[in-house]
Amino acid sequence: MKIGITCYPTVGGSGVVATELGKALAEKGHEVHFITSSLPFRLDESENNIYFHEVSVNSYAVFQHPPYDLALASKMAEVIKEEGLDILHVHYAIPHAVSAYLAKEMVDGKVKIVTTLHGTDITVLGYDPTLSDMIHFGIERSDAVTAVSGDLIKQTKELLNTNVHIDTVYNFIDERIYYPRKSEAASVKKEMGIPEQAKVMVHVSNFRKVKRVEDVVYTFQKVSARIDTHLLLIGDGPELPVIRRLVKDLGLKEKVHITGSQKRVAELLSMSDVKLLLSSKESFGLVILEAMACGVPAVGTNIGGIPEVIEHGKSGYICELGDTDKAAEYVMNIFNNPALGRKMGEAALKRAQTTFNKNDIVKQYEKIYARLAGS
Ligand code: GMT
Repeated sequence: MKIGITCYPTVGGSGVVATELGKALAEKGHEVHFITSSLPFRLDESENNIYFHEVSVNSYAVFQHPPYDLALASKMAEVIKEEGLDILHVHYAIPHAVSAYLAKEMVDGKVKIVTTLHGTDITVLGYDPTLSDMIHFGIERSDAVTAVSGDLIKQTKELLNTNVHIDTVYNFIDERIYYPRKSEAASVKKEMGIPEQAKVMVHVSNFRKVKRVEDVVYTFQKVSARIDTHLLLIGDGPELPVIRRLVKDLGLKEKVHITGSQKRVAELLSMSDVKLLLSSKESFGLVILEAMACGVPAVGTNIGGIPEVIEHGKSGYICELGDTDKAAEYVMNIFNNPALGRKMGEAALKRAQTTFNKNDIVKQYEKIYARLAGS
């Protein structure tokens, strides 16, 4: 099939998933056209069956705000016509689903739109009265809608008061990148100056308020007071300066490694003993799945889709939001029982390979495309 994909091309779970999906579809022989404002950061356009169409917005003196949404719709319509797209799959509802609807109108309906909801497009923007009706419209006008967790479907229905059918299609990772890289992990640990016997906790995010990185630091403080532990904080974002200050004020600088954005995330995850994601909003938590695929158990909050990813007591633990005592207790449980830690890591890996199996999930999307193409 000929499939167009639109997503946010910068670092972020929705862009990563959209890019990996496009790459997987191209490997299966589909022709994939990315229609985005810049080359998605994990995409190599020299790969077979992959094409990149850049959306550019011209600036005129009369525009106070350049109309990206309209430029995107125009580009989408152009690519649908010129390339004969069967499907336009947009990731993140705003503005992509609405631009896709406009593009479809411009080509007299000659394409089917699939919209995948990723989280904050509903759980944050859905509360914004200037946008909620527009999100509702974009969803209702899509030919198929998917969401990355069952919880996100529930929240979409409640918040937007819609009865539209939404399929759960979980996220997946590329298992050729995320696998237990034990041998590389040992050398990276040494290189970072972390003693071999020390335990490692890891957090990866875009350091926004919803990630509650301060709870990760407080949990680490409690654990490291009892067990020789280091903390890796990977990623960058607006809260990073606040977190740096907190780490300094708590006197934890020696054992907290603030790495910024990293290319070798799989190696850093593989050298860790537990992954923490203590967010207040999280529709799925792709970073948990990345850790699980590296054989690392996770502790996450009882929020959004996180409990659909971590099986409490098997592949990790679930604690209540803000309960850093409990999170620390779970981490210490894993650290104090190496056999349990290993068992949970194995269960996490197995779950990543089965429940979130890339081939199965790509097939789920292909089924949706085939259903629409035949309708
Ligand atoms: O987590 C973020 O802030 C980025 C955001 C995005 O749109 O890229 O992530 C969302 O989509 C990811 C991929 O489906 C999910 O794994 C994240 O849980 C989700 N983030 C939130 O719901 C806060």
